[in-house]
Amino acid sequence: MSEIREIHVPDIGDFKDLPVIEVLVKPGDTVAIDEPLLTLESDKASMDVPSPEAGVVVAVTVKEGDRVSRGSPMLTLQVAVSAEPAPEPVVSSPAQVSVAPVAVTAPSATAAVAAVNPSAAKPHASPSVRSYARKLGVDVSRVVPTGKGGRMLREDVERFVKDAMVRLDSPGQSAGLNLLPWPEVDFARFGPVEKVALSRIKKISGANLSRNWVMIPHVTNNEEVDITDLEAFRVQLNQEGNKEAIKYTLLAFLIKAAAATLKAFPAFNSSLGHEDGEPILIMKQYCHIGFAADTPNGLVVPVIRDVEHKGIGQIATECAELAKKARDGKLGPADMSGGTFTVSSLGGIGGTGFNPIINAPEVAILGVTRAQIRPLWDGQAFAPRLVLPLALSWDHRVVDGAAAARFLQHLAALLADFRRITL
Ligand code: CAO
Repeated sequence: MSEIREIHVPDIGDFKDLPVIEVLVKPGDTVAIDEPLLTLESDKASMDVPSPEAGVVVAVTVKEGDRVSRGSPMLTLQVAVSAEPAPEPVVSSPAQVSVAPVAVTAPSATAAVAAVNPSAAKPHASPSVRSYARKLGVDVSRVVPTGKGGRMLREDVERFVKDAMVRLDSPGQSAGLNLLPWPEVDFARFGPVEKVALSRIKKISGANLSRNWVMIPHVTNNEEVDITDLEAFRVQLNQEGNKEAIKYTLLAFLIKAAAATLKAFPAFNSSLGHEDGEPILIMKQYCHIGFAADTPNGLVVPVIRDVEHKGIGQIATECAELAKKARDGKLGPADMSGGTFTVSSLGGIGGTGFNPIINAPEVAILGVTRAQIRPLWDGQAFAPRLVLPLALSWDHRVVDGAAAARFLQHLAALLADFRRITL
Protein backbone atom coordinates (compact mmCIF):
# COMPACT_ATOMS: atom_id res chain seq x y z
CA MET A 1 0.00 0.00 0.00
CA SER A 2 1.12 3.54 -0.55
CA GLU A 3 -0.12 7.00 0.16
CA ILE A 4 0.67 10.50 -0.96
CA ARG A 5 2.19 12.76 1.67
CA GLU A 6 2.88 16.43 1.54
CA ILE A 7 6.41 17.23 2.65
CA HIS A 8 7.10 20.60 4.25
CA VAL A 9 10.22 22.56 5.07
CA PRO A 10 11.33 21.41 8.49
CA ASP A 11 12.58 23.51 11.38
CA ILE A 12 15.43 25.58 10.00
CA GLY A 13 16.30 27.42 13.14
CA ASP A 14 16.06 31.20 13.10
CA PHE A 15 16.04 31.38 9.32
CA LYS A 16 12.96 32.71 7.48
CA ASP A 17 12.20 33.39 3.83
CA LEU A 18 15.28 31.61 2.55
CA PRO A 19 15.67 31.47 -1.23
CA VAL A 20 15.59 28.07 -2.90
CA ILE A 21 18.79 28.02 -4.95
CA GLU A 22 18.48 24.50 -6.28
CA VAL A 23 15.69 21.94 -6.60
CA LEU A 24 17.46 18.60 -6.57
CA VAL A 25 14.55 16.31 -7.50
CA LYS A 26 11.79 16.15 -10.09
CA PRO A 27 8.50 14.22 -10.40
CA GLY A 28 9.14 10.52 -10.89
CA ASP A 29 12.45 10.51 -8.94
CA THR A 30 12.82 7.87 -6.27
CA VAL A 31 14.34 9.33 -3.14
CA ALA A 32 15.80 7.64 -0.10
CA ILE A 33 15.55 8.89 3.47
CA ASP A 34 18.04 11.76 3.97
CA GLU A 35 18.50 12.30 0.27
CA PRO A 36 18.70 16.07 -0.37
CA LEU A 37 15.55 17.57 -1.91
CA LEU A 38 16.34 21.28 -2.05
CA THR A 39 19.22 23.59 -1.36
CA LEU A 40 18.42 26.78 0.52
CA GLU A 41 20.73 29.68 1.01
CA SER A 42 21.04 32.15 3.83
CA ASP A 43 23.36 35.12 3.46
CA LYS A 44 26.17 33.06 4.95
CA ALA A 45 25.52 29.39 4.29
CA SER A 46 23.76 27.06 1.94
CA MET A 47 21.95 24.04 3.34
CA ASP A 48 20.35 20.95 1.93
CA VAL A 49 16.91 19.89 3.03
CA PRO A 50 16.95 16.09 3.25
CA SER A 51 13.95 13.89 2.60
CA PRO A 52 12.34 12.68 5.81
CA GLU A 53 11.01 9.57 4.03
CA ALA A 54 11.75 7.24 1.18
CA GLY A 55 9.35 7.38 -1.75
CA VAL A 56 8.63 8.58 -5.25
CA VAL A 57 8.28 12.31 -5.96
CA VAL A 58 4.77 13.01 -7.27
CA ALA A 59 4.95 16.79 -7.65
CA VAL A 60 7.37 19.52 -6.67
CA THR A 61 5.66 22.56 -5.21
CA VAL A 62 8.65 24.94 -5.12
CA LYS A 63 10.99 26.25 -7.77
CA GLU A 64 14.34 27.97 -7.81
CA GLY A 65 14.06 31.53 -6.54
CA ASP A 66 11.02 30.86 -4.30
CA ARG A 67 11.44 31.86 -0.68
CA VAL A 68 10.52 29.38 2.01
CA SER A 69 10.30 29.19 5.79
CA ARG A 70 9.55 26.41 8.22
CA GLY A 71 6.32 24.66 7.17
CA SER A 72 6.31 25.81 3.55
CA PRO A 73 5.20 22.95 1.27
CA MET A 74 8.07 21.51 -0.79
CA LEU A 75 6.67 18.50 -2.61
CA THR A 76 4.38 15.52 -2.48
CA LEU A 77 5.82 12.07 -2.06
CA GLN A 78 4.27 8.68 -2.68
CA VAL A 79 5.43 6.57 0.25
CA ALA A 80 4.90 2.91 0.96
CA VAL A 81 2.84 2.32 4.12
CA SER A 82 2.40 -0.85 6.08
CA ALA A 83 -0.80 -1.94 7.80
CA GLU A 84 0.73 -0.54 11.02
CA PRO A 85 -0.60 2.83 12.14
CA ALA A 86 0.90 5.57 10.01
CA PRO A 87 3.92 7.28 11.55
CA GLU A 88 3.64 10.79 12.89
CA PRO A 89 3.85 13.28 10.02
CA VAL A 90 7.47 14.01 9.61
CA VAL A 91 7.10 17.75 9.46
CA SER A 92 5.65 17.89 12.91
CA SER A 93 8.64 16.17 14.39
CA PRO A 94 11.71 18.39 14.29
CA ALA A 95 13.77 15.65 15.86
CA GLN A 96 13.32 13.52 12.75
CA VAL A 97 14.05 16.14 10.18
CA SER A 98 17.02 18.31 9.91
CA VAL A 99 18.62 20.71 7.58
CA ALA A 100 22.21 19.84 7.08
CA PRO A 101 24.28 23.00 6.96
CA VAL A 102 27.39 23.49 4.90
CA ALA A 103 29.53 23.47 7.99
CA VAL A 104 28.48 19.95 8.98
CA THR A 105 31.04 17.67 7.42
CA ALA A 106 29.02 14.50 7.86
CA PRO A 107 25.38 15.47 7.40
CA SER A 108 23.10 13.41 9.53
CA ALA A 109 19.34 13.15 9.42
CA THR A 110 19.12 13.62 13.15
CA ALA A 111 21.60 16.41 13.52
CA ALA A 112 19.96 19.18 15.50
CA VAL A 113 19.15 22.31 13.59
CA ALA A 114 20.97 24.21 16.30
CA ALA A 115 24.12 22.75 14.82
CA VAL A 116 23.76 25.12 11.89
CA ASN A 117 26.87 27.25 12.00
CA PRO A 118 26.82 29.55 9.02
CA SER A 119 29.94 31.39 10.08
CA ALA A 120 31.92 28.22 9.50
CA ALA A 121 30.52 27.95 6.00
CA LYS A 122 33.72 27.96 3.97
CA PRO A 123 33.87 27.16 1.19
CA HIS A 124 30.32 27.74 0.03
CA ALA A 125 29.30 24.17 -0.83
CA SER A 126 26.08 22.40 0.08
CA PRO A 127 26.29 19.15 2.05
CA SER A 128 25.32 17.11 -1.03
CA VAL A 129 28.17 18.67 -3.02
CA ARG A 130 30.54 18.12 -0.08
CA SER A 131 29.45 14.54 0.25
CA TYR A 132 29.93 14.06 -3.52
CA ALA A 133 33.42 15.60 -3.24
CA ARG A 134 34.25 13.34 -0.29
CA LYS A 135 33.15 10.31 -2.29
CA LEU A 136 35.62 11.29 -5.01
CA GLY A 137 38.37 12.12 -2.51
CA VAL A 138 38.33 15.81 -3.48
CA ASP A 139 39.36 18.48 -0.99
CA VAL A 140 36.65 21.14 -1.50
CA SER A 141 38.97 23.94 -0.45
CA ARG A 142 40.88 23.37 -3.71
CA VAL A 143 37.81 23.52 -5.95
CA VAL A 144 36.98 26.82 -7.67
CA PRO A 145 33.23 27.50 -7.24
CA THR A 146 31.35 28.93 -10.23
CA GLY A 147 27.77 28.89 -8.95
CA LYS A 148 25.65 31.90 -8.12
CA GLY A 149 27.07 33.86 -5.18
CA GLY A 150 30.29 31.80 -5.18
CA ARG A 151 28.45 28.54 -4.51
CA MET A 152 30.17 25.30 -5.41
CA LEU A 153 28.35 23.06 -7.90
CA ARG A 154 28.69 19.33 -8.56
CA GLU A 155 30.09 20.31 -11.96
CA ASP A 156 32.89 22.27 -10.24
CA VAL A 157 33.91 19.12 -8.39
CA GLU A 158 33.72 17.13 -11.64
CA ARG A 159 35.83 19.70 -13.47
CA PHE A 160 38.42 19.58 -10.69
CA VAL A 161 38.64 15.79 -11.07
CA LYS A 162 38.80 16.01 -14.89
CA ASP A 163 41.57 18.62 -14.73
CA ALA A 164 43.49 16.44 -12.27
CA MET A 165 43.16 13.47 -14.65
CA VAL A 166 44.35 15.56 -17.61
CA ARG A 167 47.34 16.70 -15.59
CA LEU A 168 48.15 13.12 -14.68
CA ASP A 169 47.92 12.11 -18.34
CA SER A 170 50.18 14.93 -19.49
CA PRO A 171 53.76 13.87 -20.09
CA GLY A 172 56.00 14.89 -17.22
CA GLN A 173 53.12 15.70 -14.87
CA SER A 174 52.63 12.31 -13.28
CA ALA A 175 55.70 12.78 -11.15
CA GLY A 176 54.18 16.01 -9.76
CA LEU A 177 56.11 19.20 -9.21
CA ASN A 178 57.34 18.16 -5.79
CA LEU A 179 57.39 21.74 -4.56
CA LEU A 180 58.00 22.99 -1.06
CA PRO A 181 54.80 23.78 0.85
CA TRP A 182 53.68 27.41 0.71
CA PRO A 183 55.19 29.36 3.63
CA GLU A 184 52.77 29.72 6.55
CA VAL A 185 53.50 33.10 8.11
CA ASP A 186 51.63 34.75 10.95
CA PHE A 187 51.84 38.24 9.44
CA ALA A 188 50.14 39.79 12.49
CA ARG A 189 53.32 39.09 14.44
CA PHE A 190 55.05 41.81 12.44
CA GLY A 191 52.38 44.50 12.42
CA PRO A 192 48.65 45.15 11.99
CA VAL A 193 46.95 43.30 9.12
CA GLU A 194 43.51 43.24 7.54
CA LYS A 195 41.98 40.14 5.92
CA VAL A 196 40.11 40.76 2.67
CA ALA A 197 38.20 38.09 0.76
CA LEU A 198 39.15 37.61 -2.90
CA SER A 199 36.41 38.43 -5.39
CA ARG A 200 34.87 35.54 -7.31
CA ILE A 201 36.52 36.80 -10.50
CA LYS A 202 39.92 36.89 -8.82
CA LYS A 203 39.49 33.36 -7.48
CA ILE A 204 38.57 32.02 -10.90
CA SER A 205 41.11 34.00 -12.91
CA GLY A 206 43.84 33.26 -10.34
CA ALA A 207 43.32 29.52 -10.66
CA ASN A 208 43.30 29.74 -14.47
CA LEU A 209 46.37 31.96 -14.66
CA SER A 210 48.35 29.69 -12.29
CA ARG A 211 47.51 26.68 -14.44
CA ASN A 212 48.47 28.50 -17.63
CA TRP A 213 51.71 29.82 -16.17
CA VAL A 214 52.76 26.38 -14.92
CA MET A 215 51.58 24.28 -17.87
CA ILE A 216 52.55 26.41 -20.88
CA PRO A 217 56.18 26.97 -21.89
CA HIS A 218 55.85 30.72 -22.41
CA VAL A 219 58.26 32.85 -24.39
CA THR A 220 57.74 36.58 -25.00
CA ASN A 221 59.05 38.46 -28.05
CA ASN A 222 59.17 42.23 -28.02
CA GLU A 223 58.82 44.72 -30.86
CA GLU A 224 58.43 48.45 -31.26
CA VAL A 225 56.42 50.07 -33.99
CA ASP A 226 56.17 53.62 -35.27
CA ILE A 227 52.42 54.43 -35.11
CA THR A 228 52.72 58.17 -35.80
CA ASP A 229 50.67 57.94 -39.00
CA LEU A 230 48.08 55.57 -37.51
CA GLU A 231 47.60 57.85 -34.51
CA ALA A 232 47.23 60.90 -36.81
CA PHE A 233 44.59 58.99 -38.81
CA ARG A 234 42.77 57.94 -35.62
CA VAL A 235 42.78 61.48 -34.22
CA GLN A 236 41.53 62.82 -37.57
CA LEU A 237 38.66 60.30 -37.65
CA ASN A 238 37.61 61.29 -34.14
CA GLN A 239 37.83 65.00 -34.96
CA GLU A 240 35.68 64.53 -38.07
CA GLY A 241 33.07 62.84 -35.91
CA ASN A 242 30.39 60.48 -37.22
CA LYS A 243 26.66 60.07 -36.85
CA GLU A 244 27.02 56.86 -34.82
CA ALA A 245 29.24 58.73 -32.28
CA ILE A 246 31.91 56.07 -32.59
CA LYS A 247 35.15 56.79 -30.73
CA TYR A 248 37.96 55.21 -32.73
CA THR A 249 40.40 53.69 -30.22
CA LEU A 250 43.88 52.34 -30.70
CA LEU A 251 42.61 49.08 -29.22
CA ALA A 252 40.16 48.64 -32.13
CA PHE A 253 42.98 49.10 -34.67
CA LEU A 254 45.14 46.63 -32.71
CA ILE A 255 42.37 44.03 -32.69
CA LYS A 256 41.77 44.43 -36.42
CA ALA A 257 45.50 44.23 -37.19
CA ALA A 258 45.85 41.18 -34.93
CA ALA A 259 43.06 39.41 -36.85
CA ALA A 260 44.76 40.10 -40.18
CA THR A 261 48.07 38.82 -38.76
CA LEU A 262 46.40 35.67 -37.41
CA LYS A 263 45.07 35.01 -40.90
CA ALA A 264 48.61 35.20 -42.24
CA PHE A 265 49.98 33.01 -39.39
CA PRO A 266 47.14 30.60 -38.60
CA ALA A 267 49.14 28.51 -36.09
CA PHE A 268 48.74 31.44 -33.67
CA ASN A 269 44.96 31.03 -34.03
CA SER A 270 44.96 27.37 -32.98
CA SER A 271 44.66 25.24 -29.83
CA LEU A 272 46.40 22.07 -28.76
CA GLY A 273 44.14 19.03 -28.59
CA HIS A 274 44.28 15.25 -28.53
CA GLU A 275 42.90 12.63 -30.90
CA ASP A 276 43.37 8.91 -30.45
CA GLY A 277 45.92 9.67 -27.75
CA GLU A 278 48.00 11.80 -30.13
CA PRO A 279 48.48 15.55 -29.77
CA ILE A 280 46.94 17.56 -32.60
CA LEU A 281 46.47 21.22 -33.47
CA ILE A 282 42.94 22.50 -33.85
CA MET A 283 43.13 25.25 -36.46
CA LYS A 284 40.21 27.64 -36.09
CA GLN A 285 38.69 29.03 -39.26
CA TYR A 286 37.25 31.95 -37.34
CA CYS A 287 38.90 34.78 -35.49
CA HIS A 288 37.34 35.78 -32.17
CA ILE A 289 39.60 38.17 -30.28
CA GLY A 290 39.38 38.75 -26.54
CA PHE A 291 40.66 41.86 -24.82
CA ALA A 292 41.67 42.09 -21.18
CA ALA A 293 39.43 44.50 -19.30
CA ASP A 294 40.31 45.79 -15.87
CA THR A 295 37.28 45.94 -13.56
CA PRO A 296 36.90 46.76 -9.85
CA ASN A 297 36.46 43.03 -9.20
CA GLY A 298 39.39 41.84 -11.29
CA LEU A 299 40.41 40.98 -14.79
CA VAL A 300 37.92 39.69 -17.38
CA VAL A 301 38.33 38.94 -21.08
CA PRO A 302 35.27 39.74 -23.23
CA VAL A 303 35.46 38.49 -26.80
CA ILE A 304 34.78 40.27 -30.12
CA ARG A 305 33.53 37.69 -32.60
CA ASP A 306 34.45 37.33 -36.28
CA VAL A 307 36.83 40.28 -36.21
CA GLU A 308 38.03 39.56 -39.75
CA HIS A 309 34.53 40.48 -41.06
CA LYS A 310 34.14 43.69 -39.04
CA GLY A 311 35.23 47.27 -39.63
CA ILE A 312 37.21 49.31 -37.10
CA GLY A 313 34.11 51.35 -36.19
CA GLN A 314 32.12 48.25 -35.31
CA ILE A 315 35.03 46.78 -33.36
CA ALA A 316 35.45 50.04 -31.42
CA THR A 317 31.71 50.13 -30.66
CA GLU A 318 31.65 46.51 -29.47
CA CYS A 319 34.79 47.04 -27.34
CA ALA A 320 33.18 50.04 -25.64
CA GLU A 321 29.94 48.11 -25.01
CA LEU A 322 31.75 45.05 -23.67
CA ALA A 323 34.13 47.12 -21.52
CA LYS A 324 31.11 48.88 -19.97
CA LYS A 325 29.36 45.58 -19.39
CA ALA A 326 32.57 44.27 -17.80
CA ARG A 327 32.85 47.24 -15.43
CA ASP A 328 29.16 46.88 -14.50
CA GLY A 329 29.71 43.17 -13.75
CA LYS A 330 27.18 42.23 -16.44
CA LEU A 331 29.22 40.07 -18.81
CA GLY A 332 27.65 36.66 -19.39
CA PRO A 333 29.52 33.45 -20.25
CA ALA A 334 28.66 33.96 -23.95
CA ASP A 335 30.48 37.33 -23.92
CA MET A 336 33.65 35.67 -22.66
CA SER A 337 33.83 32.37 -24.52
CA GLY A 338 35.21 31.19 -27.83
CA GLY A 339 38.24 33.49 -27.98
CA THR A 340 41.09 32.45 -30.28
CA PHE A 341 43.64 35.16 -29.34
CA THR A 342 43.84 37.91 -26.70
CA VAL A 343 44.99 41.51 -26.69
CA SER A 344 45.96 42.97 -23.32
CA SER A 345 46.40 46.73 -23.52
CA LEU A 346 47.89 48.70 -20.66
CA GLY A 347 48.42 51.66 -22.98
CA GLY A 348 45.82 53.82 -21.22
CA ILE A 349 47.65 53.27 -17.92
CA GLY A 350 51.35 53.26 -18.78
CA GLY A 351 54.47 51.12 -18.70
CA THR A 352 57.13 50.24 -21.23
CA GLY A 353 56.54 46.50 -21.48
CA PHE A 354 55.28 43.36 -19.74
CA ASN A 355 55.05 39.63 -20.34
CA PRO A 356 51.36 38.67 -20.55
CA ILE A 357 50.26 35.15 -19.56
CA ILE A 358 48.63 33.16 -22.36
CA ASN A 359 44.86 32.76 -22.00
CA ALA A 360 44.64 28.97 -22.53
CA PRO A 361 43.56 27.14 -24.60
CA GLU A 362 44.71 29.96 -26.89
CA VAL A 363 48.37 29.81 -27.88
CA ALA A 364 49.39 33.47 -27.93
CA ILE A 365 48.58 36.85 -26.43
CA LEU A 366 49.58 40.37 -27.43
CA GLY A 367 50.57 42.80 -24.69
CA VAL A 368 50.61 46.51 -25.48
CA THR A 369 51.94 49.36 -23.36
CA ARG A 370 52.04 53.11 -23.72
CA ALA A 371 53.16 54.71 -26.97
CA GLN A 372 55.71 57.48 -26.48
CA ILE A 373 57.29 60.12 -28.65
CA ARG A 374 60.89 59.05 -29.28
CA PRO A 375 63.66 60.30 -31.59
CA LEU A 376 63.89 57.88 -34.53
CA TRP A 377 66.62 58.04 -37.18
CA ASP A 378 65.04 58.48 -40.61
CA GLY A 379 68.30 58.05 -42.54
CA GLN A 380 69.26 61.70 -42.36
CA ALA A 381 68.13 63.03 -39.03
CA PHE A 382 66.36 62.14 -35.84
CA ALA A 383 62.64 62.80 -36.03
CA PRO A 384 60.10 62.74 -33.20
CA ARG A 385 57.92 59.67 -33.77
CA LEU A 386 55.22 57.94 -31.73
CA VAL A 387 56.54 54.48 -30.83
CA LEU A 388 54.30 51.70 -29.52
CA PRO A 389 55.83 48.77 -27.57
CA LEU A 390 54.39 45.33 -28.38
CA ALA A 391 54.96 42.05 -26.52
CA LEU A 392 53.84 38.70 -27.88
CA SER A 393 53.78 35.74 -25.47
CA TRP A 394 53.45 32.41 -27.26
CA ASP A 395 53.28 28.70 -26.47
CA HIS A 396 56.55 27.01 -27.42
CA ARG A 397 54.77 23.68 -27.86
CA VAL A 398 52.86 25.14 -30.82
CA VAL A 399 54.99 27.86 -32.41
CA ASP A 400 58.62 28.94 -32.20
CA GLY A 401 60.68 32.10 -31.92
CA ALA A 402 61.14 32.53 -35.66
CA ALA A 403 57.39 32.31 -36.26
CA ALA A 404 56.76 34.73 -33.41
CA ALA A 405 59.28 37.22 -34.80
CA ARG A 406 57.61 37.01 -38.24
CA PHE A 407 54.17 37.42 -36.64
CA LEU A 408 55.31 40.58 -34.86
CA GLN A 409 57.00 41.94 -37.99
CA HIS A 410 53.77 41.46 -39.94
CA LEU A 411 51.68 43.08 -37.20
CA ALA A 412 54.11 45.98 -36.88
CA ALA A 413 54.05 46.58 -40.65
CA LEU A 414 50.24 46.80 -40.58
CA LEU A 415 50.24 49.22 -37.66
CA ALA A 416 52.98 51.35 -39.21
CA ASP A 417 50.99 51.68 -42.43
CA PHE A 418 47.39 50.62 -41.97
CA ARG A 419 46.73 50.70 -45.74
CA ARG A 420 48.45 47.30 -45.84
CA ILE A 421 45.39 45.77 -44.17
CA THR A 422 43.65 45.89 -47.56
CA LEU A 423 46.36 43.88 -49.33
N1 CAO B 1 49.57 54.38 -25.87
C1 CAO B 1 49.24 55.64 -25.57
N2 CAO B 1 47.99 56.02 -25.24
C2 CAO B 1 47.04 55.03 -25.19
C3 CAO B 1 47.33 53.71 -25.51
C4 CAO B 1 48.65 53.39 -25.87
N3 CAO B 1 49.03 52.15 -26.16
N4 CAO B 1 46.21 52.98 -25.39
C5 CAO B 1 45.24 53.83 -25.00
N5 CAO B 1 45.75 55.06 -24.89
C6 CAO B 1 45.04 56.27 -24.50
C7 CAO B 1 43.72 56.30 -25.22
O1 CAO B 1 43.86 56.90 -26.49
C8 CAO B 1 42.88 57.10 -24.29
O2 CAO B 1 43.16 58.47 -24.45
P1 CAO B 1 42.03 59.48 -24.99
O3 CAO B 1 40.90 59.36 -24.00
O4 CAO B 1 42.72 60.79 -24.96
O5 CAO B 1 41.67 59.01 -26.34
C9 CAO B 1 43.40 56.74 -22.91
O6 CAO B 1 44.68 56.20 -23.14
C10 CAO B 1 42.53 55.77 -22.15
O7 CAO B 1 42.51 54.53 -22.79
P2 CAO B 1 41.74 53.26 -22.12
O8 CAO B 1 42.73 52.26 -21.68
O9 CAO B 1 40.75 53.69 -21.12
O10 CAO B 1 40.91 52.75 -23.33
P3 CAO B 1 41.32 51.65 -24.31
O11 CAO B 1 40.28 51.65 -25.37
O12 CAO B 1 42.71 51.81 -24.76
O13 CAO B 1 41.23 50.30 -23.46
C11 CAO B 1 40.39 48.63 -22.02
C12 CAO B 1 40.04 49.74 -22.98
C13 CAO B 1 39.12 47.91 -21.63
C14 CAO B 1 41.37 47.67 -22.65
C15 CAO B 1 41.07 49.26 -20.79
O14 CAO B 1 40.18 50.14 -20.16
C16 CAO B 1 41.57 48.28 -19.79
O15 CAO B 1 40.83 47.70 -19.00
N6 CAO B 1 42.91 48.06 -19.77
C17 CAO B 1 43.57 47.21 -18.82
C18 CAO B 1 43.82 45.82 -19.38
C19 CAO B 1 44.63 45.00 -18.42
O16 CAO B 1 44.42 45.07 -17.21
N7 CAO B 1 45.60 44.23 -18.90
C20 CAO B 1 46.51 43.52 -18.08
C21 CAO B 1 46.14 42.10 -18.07
S1 CAO B 1 47.33 41.15 -17.19
O17 CAO B 1 46.96 41.48 -15.69
